[in-house]
Amino acid sequence: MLRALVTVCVLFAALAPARAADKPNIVVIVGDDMGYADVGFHGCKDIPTPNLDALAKAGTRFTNGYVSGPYCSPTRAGLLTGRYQTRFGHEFNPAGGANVGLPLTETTMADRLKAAGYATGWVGKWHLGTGERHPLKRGFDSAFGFLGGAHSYFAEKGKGGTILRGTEDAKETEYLTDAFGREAVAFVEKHKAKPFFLYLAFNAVHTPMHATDERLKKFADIKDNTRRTYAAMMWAMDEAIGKLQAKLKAEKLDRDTLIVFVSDNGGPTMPGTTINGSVNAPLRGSKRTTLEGGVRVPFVLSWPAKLPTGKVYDAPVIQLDVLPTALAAAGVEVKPEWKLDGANLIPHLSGPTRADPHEALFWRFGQQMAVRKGVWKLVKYDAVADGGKGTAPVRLYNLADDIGEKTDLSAKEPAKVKELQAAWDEWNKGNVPALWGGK
Ligand SMILES: [Ca+2]
Repeated sequence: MLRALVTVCVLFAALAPARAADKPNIVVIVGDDMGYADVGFHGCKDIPTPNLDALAKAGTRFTNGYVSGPYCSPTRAGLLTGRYQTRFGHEFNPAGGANVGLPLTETTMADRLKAAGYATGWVGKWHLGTGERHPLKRGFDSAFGFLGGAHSYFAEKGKGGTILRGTEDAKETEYLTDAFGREAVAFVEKHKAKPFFLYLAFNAVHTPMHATDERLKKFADIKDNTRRTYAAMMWAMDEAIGKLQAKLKAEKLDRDTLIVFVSDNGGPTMPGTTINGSVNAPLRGSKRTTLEGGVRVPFVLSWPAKLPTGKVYDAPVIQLDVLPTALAAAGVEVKPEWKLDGANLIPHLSGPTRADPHEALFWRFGQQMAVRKGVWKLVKYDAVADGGKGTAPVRLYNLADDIGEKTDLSAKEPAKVKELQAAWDEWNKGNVPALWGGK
């Protein structure tokens, strides 16, 4: 009897990969250094983002959507592995060098989806290392973009040789965000007949502040020069996303493609960050802090064929959830030994699961830390956010009525401080020392 059952199970397992038609395409789009306030679906008035807004309408927008760090490379490491990056020492931006970047011990979303029969492609900014850590070595069949953390948007301003197609100079001449949009559309065209995974990681709207004259003219009424350029760069990214959406629709793939959009960290608004004109209001803090302004970001997920449209989801979620959600959509069973920290969001978004995806969320970034549990947040943040130096003392906020983290309740609620600190300490036992330095 047992043997018969095992045989049946093995047969089903063997049949599973052949059912490729059931697998949705997966597109993960990342924005860079965006302000929490700077999308139409968060009420932004001076920068229209019609295509991002359409994506939110076609799916779910997360009002408590987080990333696992306040810096570019660590959150991209968390996104592609589904694990807190502090589990494997990827706590800070890699400073360069041959052996620095996403540790080779880690398995990426591209590795896992490739094993499930997906065509895999990366377009954009990598920032997870070079050499053995090049995207082509980390599960991607095709690669187009640059390997570092920031890049000129114009060829004449120093782009030669560093925009790669595979490992060769792409000799790119287009404005970089337009080029990434073009390559995303071309990837869909090439792989439309089978399930594909596209990781489209923009460097927009990260510095340098480069925009085309045509788009700058569109925002002539914005007086602040940095904000105007930021608006034009955001518009370019939104246009590129619109072209990708139009291509998916033209190929009748739009309903059965799971699309995620998330910014890699909050807007850089304080001294010591590469300020780009972003706005994080009503959040306090900036990129580089574990305050909400550093880690709560624009975040949407859409899969019209299977998930509700026009949904607003308020329970805390994190970009680590993207990988297990994508794997569930692709029919890949998650194994305990993968030690994923993210949660599959599908049952939470479609019902029947009413519970929150996470009991708590955690952050560690050098001396800074944070833990979010229910409405409560305990945080030790970069004191530059308060005009000071070093790290501020640990503070407690009730985010339900204090989203701007203004009123410290640590003296009033010592038991809550103790509870959250204990939860963070326990979580931190599962982390390792940073593999390289940072601030
Ligand atoms: Ca960033």
